[in-house]
Amino acid sequence: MRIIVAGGDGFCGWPTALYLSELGHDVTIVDNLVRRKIDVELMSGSVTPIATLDERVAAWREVTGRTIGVRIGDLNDYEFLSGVFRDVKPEAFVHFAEQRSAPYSMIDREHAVYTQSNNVLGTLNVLYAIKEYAPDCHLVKLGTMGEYGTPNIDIEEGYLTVEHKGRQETFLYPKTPGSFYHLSKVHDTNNIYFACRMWGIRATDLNQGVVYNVRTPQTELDPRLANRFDYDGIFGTALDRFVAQAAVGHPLTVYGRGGQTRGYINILDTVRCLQLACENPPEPGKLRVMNQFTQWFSVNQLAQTVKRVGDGMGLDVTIEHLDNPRIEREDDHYFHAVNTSLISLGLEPHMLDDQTVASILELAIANRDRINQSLICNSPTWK
Ligand code: NAD
Ligand code: USQ
Repeated sequence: MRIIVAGGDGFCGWPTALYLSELGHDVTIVDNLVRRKIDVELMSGSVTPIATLDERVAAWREVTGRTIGVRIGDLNDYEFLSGVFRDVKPEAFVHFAEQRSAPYSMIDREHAVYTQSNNVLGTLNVLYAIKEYAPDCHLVKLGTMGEYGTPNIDIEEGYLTVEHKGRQETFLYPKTPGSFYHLSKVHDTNNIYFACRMWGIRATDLNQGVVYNVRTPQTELDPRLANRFDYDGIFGTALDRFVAQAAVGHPLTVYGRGGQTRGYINILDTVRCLQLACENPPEPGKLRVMNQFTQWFSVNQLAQTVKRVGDGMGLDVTIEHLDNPRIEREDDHYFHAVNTSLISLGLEPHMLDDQTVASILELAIANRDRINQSLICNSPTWK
């Protein structure tokens, strides 16, 4: 298939582009490289050294003989985007290209406005480009489990059937997200659902949980293919971040009481889910929603796991409960979400085990000189 991977220079997008390319798909990466500019803004960076996008695709060609196309530009530049659609004629558009950090979106007004305009308007442009230039193209859009929030009832895959005064209707599942970033995904979902109903577009919304792990078999083929590994308080995500903290002897930063429970997924399963979604498109006019996570954990459970593995490797890992910079439920709250759609398409989940944590820890230890401890607690507060 001809597949565009928008955001293909990022943490999820790069290994996905490699995986789809290895499977024989004709992949074009679209990215404006803003994530690398945000590293400069935050004076942060990846634990792993990452090559430039040009070096990455050249290395992929050298090592595998396969070509990945690259188009540098912004989804919010419609002239650029429509040119890409006219040239590539995509059959699937995999959309990772958003500002994806909740703390970044909560820094101040400018960052909230940037996040929502970048994400919501970027996706709106993609919907128009599909309508105008590739009406059969399947939009495979990354949403997030955090769109749902932490309701006290089971989380379904996208929709909820409600009975009211003896009558029944099925709606998009009610959402109570926890940041301006997570809200941008809810706004996207509403726009995509509308475009499907009005224009007959086919789309899949993948509500992904927090991704952990860094490496895939493809990124391991050459050092220039290495994936990024965020650890700072703004872009680092729970498990990978705890592992980086353990590697440098920093106490693991559990926010508040640590009962916050979320869905998690190994990056090895992320790339497979994207393949399954692309190769099994829904009918025109349909917004299919799939919850893309494999297990759920509380932050306390993750910290305990990292401590056990780190201590087993001879480190003395400690856990600290910090004042929570976020406003969220941190008691032992209810969290029960359905995730059967991707499994029924053929996903065989990689469950979190000590070996995986140990391998991320080895990677962090090998690069510990690149971890700036002053960036570990740089999250803004939500107030
Ligand atoms: P990332 O920041 O590493 O990558 C995003 C990429 O998109 C970057 O390379 C960036 O330069 C590019 N980009 C951003 N805005 C763009 C625009 N307007 N035009 C073109 N390119 C643009 O993020 P990631 O961790 O790879 O996440 C990818 C997607 O998956 C995001 O939509 C995110 O919300 C979603 N997601 C991520 C996680 C996670 O744990 N990382 C979990 C659930 C969902
Ligand atoms: N947390 C801590 N200590 C830390 C970091 C995080 O206790 O040092 C807690 C947070 O308070 C939160 C939970 O861990 O309750 C998860 O935080 P996170 O930073 O790992 O994840 P989040 O902000 O939700 O965002 C990440 C990605 C985002 C994606 C989301 C999936 O950055 O792109 O959408 O995971 S989900 O959480 O399912 O919405």
